[in-house]
Amino acid sequence: MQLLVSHTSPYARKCRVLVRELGLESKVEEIDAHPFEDSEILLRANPLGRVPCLIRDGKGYPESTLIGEMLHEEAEYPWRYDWEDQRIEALASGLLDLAVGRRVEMVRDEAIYSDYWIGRREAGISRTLDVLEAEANRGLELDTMGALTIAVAVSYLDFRYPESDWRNGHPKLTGLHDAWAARPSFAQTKPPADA
Ligand SMILES: N[C@@H](CCC(=O)N[C@@H](CS)C(=O)NCC(=O)O)C(=O)O
Repeated sequence: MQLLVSHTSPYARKCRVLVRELGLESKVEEIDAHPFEDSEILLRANPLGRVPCLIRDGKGYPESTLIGEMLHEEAEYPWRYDWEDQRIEALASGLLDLAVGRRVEMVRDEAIYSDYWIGRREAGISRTLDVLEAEANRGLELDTMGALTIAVAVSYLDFRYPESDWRNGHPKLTGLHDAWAARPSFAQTKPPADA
């Protein structure tokens, strides 16, 4: 299988971490395909023009959550993966969408930059962090898609929205992030500092 990625995409990072955690490195070849270069291999595999995309048996599979499920199947489901975990994963994926959406708005030309949309994204990020903190207080297993997606999302906030000061008031999420950050899979997939 081939995994089309960019090294700054948090969605791709989630899949890259998972490949390493599930011991699938010999089965999944990572290929750099920055979405804004519109490379032939990416557009052929994924008409949406987005990363990540997994190519299996000649077919392209988009969406990090779907790819996560396929990687789990490949590894014969070593992690718990039930509705409750999928609910946390969906919330954390939405947090990522808000953080990426904010970033996209921030880098627009000044003439079309929207304070309204930035404020809306920031309010959603703040609400979702509070809900995930409450969930983490009830206890979240580290080896779950929910916990992994939270760790990737808050690490993306450090990368693209450090002013969010997300650690403030979220000690459980801070602990969850730090535990993930100590793993080689996380260190090996850290976005380049100058990107
Ligand atoms: N929902 C998708 C989001 C993927 C996504 O938006 N990837 C970004 C990179 S962070 C991308 O490829 N953007 C290119 C574009 O939107 O044209 C997933 O979970 O995989």
